Amino acid sequence: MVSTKSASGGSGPTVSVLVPCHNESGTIEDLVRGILELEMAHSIILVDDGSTDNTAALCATLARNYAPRVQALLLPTNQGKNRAVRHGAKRSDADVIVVLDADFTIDPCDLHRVIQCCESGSALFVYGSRFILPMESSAMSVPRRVGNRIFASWVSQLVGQRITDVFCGLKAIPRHALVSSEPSNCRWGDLDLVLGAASHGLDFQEVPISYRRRRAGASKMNVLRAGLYFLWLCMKETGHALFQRPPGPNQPSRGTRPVRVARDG
Ligand SMILES: Nc1nc2c(ncn2[C@@H]2O[C@H](COP(=O)(O)OP(=O)(O)OP(=O)(O)O)[C@@H](O)[C@H]2O)c(=O)[nH]1
Ligand SMILES: [Mg+2]
Repeated sequence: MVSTKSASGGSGPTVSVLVPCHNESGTIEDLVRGILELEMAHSIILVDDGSTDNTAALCATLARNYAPRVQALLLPTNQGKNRAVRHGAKRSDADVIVVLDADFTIDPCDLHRVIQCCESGSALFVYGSRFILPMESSAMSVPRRVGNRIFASWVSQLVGQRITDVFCGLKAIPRHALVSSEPSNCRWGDLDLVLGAASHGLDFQEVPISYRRRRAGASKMNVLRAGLYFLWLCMKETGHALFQRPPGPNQPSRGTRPVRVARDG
């Protein structure tokens, strides 16, 4: 079990930073060092599942060198980011799980701001949005920007809170909400986190982050396949919302309310 002190060192929630990584040998070391350099106490759980480069060996070395703050969970077979996050969350006893992609497209400084937001309340779902600050050119193709916008407005309707970026690789959720919500078979899990947060009645808080292109390694995402799966999940959820599920006290109502945006530090 690994957890952390609050960022301020006080009695705030404990936080585990969970990094799902698959074939990320080009970035994992710099990312972990970047997180460790933040001026806050925290733990990091690296979850590798069957990388074919030396990511697993690097994770094991990082865990050895930076124990107990860094822990490596090395799973034998590849099951996707969604399962990796769930396995990692079960390893943690922290109050809040922050999921951060290993590809270093997000600056660890943005992680700092997300953790600070988590300390302002216990029933929060805090997530990065790449679409508020200017984005590095070539960080995201035009079709992906368009797809992201469409899914963001659709999911906003589903959860009853305005969300501008569903698929950002930086999200923070109370651990109990993560481990008690049933994952879909999606390899990615971003929608699962958002819908799980809404079904637990969490308040959404958006943190504008800067997003940069990958400097090493390759995307694991087959955009067409993933896009179709996201489409299917959204259609299924819309069907439930329309025909089966009257909104209960913990369920999102239809229509959207504005989300809180953390403007700075
Ligand atoms: N453990 C594990 N991690 C994964 C798996 N697939 C992706 N990841 C990690 O999840 C994060 C996001 O994956 P990416 O391939 O960057 O996908 P993306 O950021 O959604 O899409 P891009 O914008 O194309 O990079 C990275 O840290 C990956 O290493 C997997 O099967 N297992
Ligand atoms: Mg990525």
